[in-house]
Amino acid sequence: MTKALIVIDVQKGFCPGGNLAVPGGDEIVAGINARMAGFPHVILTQDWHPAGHSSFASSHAGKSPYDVIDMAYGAQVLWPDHCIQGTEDAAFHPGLNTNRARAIIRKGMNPAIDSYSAFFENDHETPTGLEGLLRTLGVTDLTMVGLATDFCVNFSAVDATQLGFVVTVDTALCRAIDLDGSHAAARVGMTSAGVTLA
Ligand code: VGL
Ligand code: ZN
Repeated sequence: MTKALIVIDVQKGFCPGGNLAVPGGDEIVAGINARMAGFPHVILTQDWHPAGHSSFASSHAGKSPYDVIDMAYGAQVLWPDHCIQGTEDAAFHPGLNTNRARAIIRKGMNPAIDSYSAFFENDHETPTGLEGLLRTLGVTDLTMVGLATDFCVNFSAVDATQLGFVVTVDTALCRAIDLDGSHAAARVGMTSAGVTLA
């Protein structure tokens, strides 16, 4: 059994003051740093969108943030412009210890497809490369923490269990966006997929 800590999207854009601020997003940073010591492998993900990304409401005439539209790959929530490549909003929270990170997986880079999961884009088939990295390292068990519980953590955790990893989400070190009950739905969905919520 080899463990990895997957730290999802602990970026300024998802913390108070950011463009897609998650309530309390900054409260988890110190606890995440403290957890790193228990893992031989630490991997960070970073939401990393080109300007004009198709997940931004501003890219769709007449649409507002949090509207839902149909994309070729299914329903897509439209977001405020956030985490644009190279901007301060996309930077990691300045308190996050990035020194232990073996790799940083960037996602959401395809202008036409959003990517909540650290493993696949929202078409559920275009890989990010994280699965291959983990398998090459011999990793079997994942602990996931970060932002946001109901979107990127949720999709990453469900994909990871479907790929055969043993997955625990440490919910004390996550915070949710919670759109229309999405937090409760994500907890049910993760549990029924076989994710352990700790
Ligand atoms: C996320 C919405 C849009 C997340 C990323 O990190 O949960 N949510 N992009
Ligand atoms: Zn995003």
